[in-house]
Amino acid sequence: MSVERTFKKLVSGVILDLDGTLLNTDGIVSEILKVFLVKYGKQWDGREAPHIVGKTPTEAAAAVVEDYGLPLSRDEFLSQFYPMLSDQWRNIKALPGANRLINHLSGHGVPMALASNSSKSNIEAKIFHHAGWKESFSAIVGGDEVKAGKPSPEIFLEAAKRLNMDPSSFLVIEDSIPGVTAGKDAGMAVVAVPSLAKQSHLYTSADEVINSLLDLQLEKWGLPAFQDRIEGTLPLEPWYIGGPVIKGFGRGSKVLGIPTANLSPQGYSAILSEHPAGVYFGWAGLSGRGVYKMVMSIGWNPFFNNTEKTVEPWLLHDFNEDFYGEELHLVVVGYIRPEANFSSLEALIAKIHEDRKIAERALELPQYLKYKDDPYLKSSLHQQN
Ligand code: ADP
Ligand code: RBF
Ligand code: MG
Repeated sequence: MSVERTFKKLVSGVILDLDGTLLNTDGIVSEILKVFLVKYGKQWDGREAPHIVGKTPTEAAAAVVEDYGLPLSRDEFLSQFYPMLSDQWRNIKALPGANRLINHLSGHGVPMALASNSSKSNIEAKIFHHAGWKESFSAIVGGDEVKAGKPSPEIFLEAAKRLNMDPSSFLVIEDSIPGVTAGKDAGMAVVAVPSLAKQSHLYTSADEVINSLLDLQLEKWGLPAFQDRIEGTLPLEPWYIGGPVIKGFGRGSKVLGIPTANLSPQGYSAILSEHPAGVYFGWAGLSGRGVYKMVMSIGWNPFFNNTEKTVEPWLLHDFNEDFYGEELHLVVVGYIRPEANFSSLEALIAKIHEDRKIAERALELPQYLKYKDDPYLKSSLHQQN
């Protein structure tokens, strides 16, 4: 019996994919596709998503034309769609954890390359809007610089060559299945960060599948560990979400003994899609009542197998009554853990109570406590009268 098998391969360099791994390109693609399809009398419904993630631009174009039965050739589609898309590149957001990862690795002098099926000029145009990215990569390899894009390993092998390092000394981080295949065929370690919901089980050849870049543990690969978690939490650039409290599935209090105030999905689908499923915490302002600590879950609640992504804050206060319809404003200041599945209800409940303790304690730290005074939390109190 060899124990070595349980050890992960150690690496000294990192090769990153761009679209879907560092950048939320899919979000912009679907926004533009919505507008585009209307011109052809079609309605966007996301059916193309599984066919375009990780594909070359021409493959993706062919998939859209076929999926929606557009009266266009692949090239006609591309020549109309691409200008609309490139016009929006400055609006593509970095995915959560992308800036943290790039700054950390470049700060530690870890050799880094960017390898994407996009053309080199498109890669440069996209990253131009993100301060510090271009300088962090010792090599940038585009799909137009090799004979075949991913799933061929060529892009990754070319990146290794340009860094003058052996392919086996790299960790590849990828969101797509063709990208994972390419990385493995290049002889590299591969961590998958699937960009499509509920697809993790398909990434069988990856060495590890994580929920988001926020969960990456670099020390597993022999790279310098992140040092920015405090008392079990990861500080985030605060983000804001609010609206009237609506009825949820009616099982929070009844089944778990943990009430969660569900927010109306109206108007927050974009912000929700930006944030990985998981447990977060921060402050909650309830119109006319006050400001409270909160710990919340974002996701599909795998234990209950929901089909819609929800935001469900548990306000850490005894109300002794419902507050449906009341205006709830949240400032989310930190991240605790990825969404998980549990083998029993008791295990889920125990974990949520552990999350509560972590959030309760962390919110006393000055860097989180200061957001208790954020005007957004009280902004709807004034509107009351
Ligand atoms: P639902 O499935 O409708 O969200 P829950 O059983 O999860 O039902 O209960 C949530 C409701 O309970 C909230 O919408 C709110 O009106 C009320 N509530 C009472 N106390 C709390 C609390 N501390 N945190 C969140 N919601 C609470
Ligand atoms: N549901 C899960 O299936 N997995 C989780 O990891 C999970 N974590 C949660 C963490 C917190 C802090 C809260 C408040 C809820 C969490 N839930 C999780 C959601 C729980 O399933 C949900 O509140 C119920 O489905 C009630 O709607
Ligand atoms: Mg609820």
